[in-house]
Amino acid sequence: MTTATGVHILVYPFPSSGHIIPLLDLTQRLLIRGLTVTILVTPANLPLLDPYLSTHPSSLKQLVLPAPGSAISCPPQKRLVSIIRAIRDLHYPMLLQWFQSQSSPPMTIVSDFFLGWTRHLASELGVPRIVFSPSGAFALSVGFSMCRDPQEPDDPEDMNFQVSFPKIPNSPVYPWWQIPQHVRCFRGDPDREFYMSNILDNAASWGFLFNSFVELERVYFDHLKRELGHDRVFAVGPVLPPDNSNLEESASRGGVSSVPCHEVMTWLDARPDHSVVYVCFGSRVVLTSRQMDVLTSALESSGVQFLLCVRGPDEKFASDDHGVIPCGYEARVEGRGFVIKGWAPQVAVLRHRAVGTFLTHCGWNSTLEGIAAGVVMLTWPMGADQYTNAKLLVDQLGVAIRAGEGTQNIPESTVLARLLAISVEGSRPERSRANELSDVALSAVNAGSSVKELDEFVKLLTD
Ligand code: AWU
Repeated sequence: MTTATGVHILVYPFPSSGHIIPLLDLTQRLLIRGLTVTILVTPANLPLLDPYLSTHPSSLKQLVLPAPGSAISCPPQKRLVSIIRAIRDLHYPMLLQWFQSQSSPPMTIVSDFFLGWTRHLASELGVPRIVFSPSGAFALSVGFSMCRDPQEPDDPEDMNFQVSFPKIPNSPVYPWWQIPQHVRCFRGDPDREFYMSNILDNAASWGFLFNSFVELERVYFDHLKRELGHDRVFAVGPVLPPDNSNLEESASRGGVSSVPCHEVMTWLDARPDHSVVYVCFGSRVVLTSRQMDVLTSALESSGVQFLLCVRGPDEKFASDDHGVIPCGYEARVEGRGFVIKGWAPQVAVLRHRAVGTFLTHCGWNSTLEGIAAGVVMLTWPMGADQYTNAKLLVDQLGVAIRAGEGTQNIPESTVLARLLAISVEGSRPERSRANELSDVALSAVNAGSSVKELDEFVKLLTD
């Protein structure tokens, strides 16, 4: 057990699985480097701290602040900004008071990129604020650019208006419908100033910690450093449970598996190497009826072995269209398909030798986990930064095959079935590239570039 160095920092995740999971993994790495950490969570996320509190009883402390009311009354495109604003209004005064009540308060705030307002809190307290980005440098470059040089069609309903970013390497271009909903709606909307100020507060903060690795996004890290005017940008990922972590640890990462992990592993153990397609769309996506019908039909007719994880409808937003597993489906695919309704032990599944393909929405954590596992990915981005992540995987890295795009490009089930079948072929060019990139990712976090960058970051904090 490393003794704490006395350097005390506040770690403040945005209370959503895809944001809190990687920041907890990063916190583990900060703790083993001797830092003392207070981590701020809302009550619902407190159980996620258990594994870390038990292994770092003296250097990890928890600060539990209430969660704001739900954004149920907001239209979907305004929910994110409504939550960000509610968290700020509730937590800012509480945090200020907490800091002032501490005999040895944190000397630094590390907070999620959706908490840009913490830059003002940090400034009021006279401490630096570091941005934690659970998304990659490519996606953040696009996000910054959207705020600094906003583009919009004359008619906001013109979904095929092309948005281009010539200053960003590889000059990505997007149809208007791929721009995140919460950004599209802001043209002329009062929420726009708030969302943009959050992004610009990140740009004005002391530095960045990215869940990414230099070898994956070098051109984008270089681009960001030029745009920010400094090089306090540290690529420290992929932050994952160590390769040698016990199954229990990776199986409970982010939540309890809806099916006992040993049952999932036993099912996979009975299948040949790289023969199984794992399908999961992250912690937030709920498939529409059409998407679910196409997906289940393609999996059934493709003939592949598959492990399908789908989320049930979010009772808060039950009114939204959501697809369900067809009646009798599980019986029909018995022996070839395994369906998990709820939460899968994703990292443990991806690490299993039987899994050869990952059909993913390209959330950044899933993207990194697929890269680290060396599997072929089929991309079906649904929103947020996922279209950018899919461009990186398919067009730049060549480790993935485009399958679908949101609800705008839902593939024919026969086309998806064929993609599923070819994706598990051993000779796929994407597979050899995926294996090479996996080696690079794992060496980055095993004494490579990401370890050096995190050591450099900690040295700057503790000098
Ligand atoms: P992931 O980033 O893959 O997806 P979301 O949950 O959608 O998170 C941002 O987080 C992304 O860049 C955004 O695009 C947005 C969001 N998991 C699991 O273990 N079991 C499950 O059944 C489902 C998920 C884990 C998975 C991953 C995380 C999901 C940063 O997508 O292993 O670590 O939950 O994050």
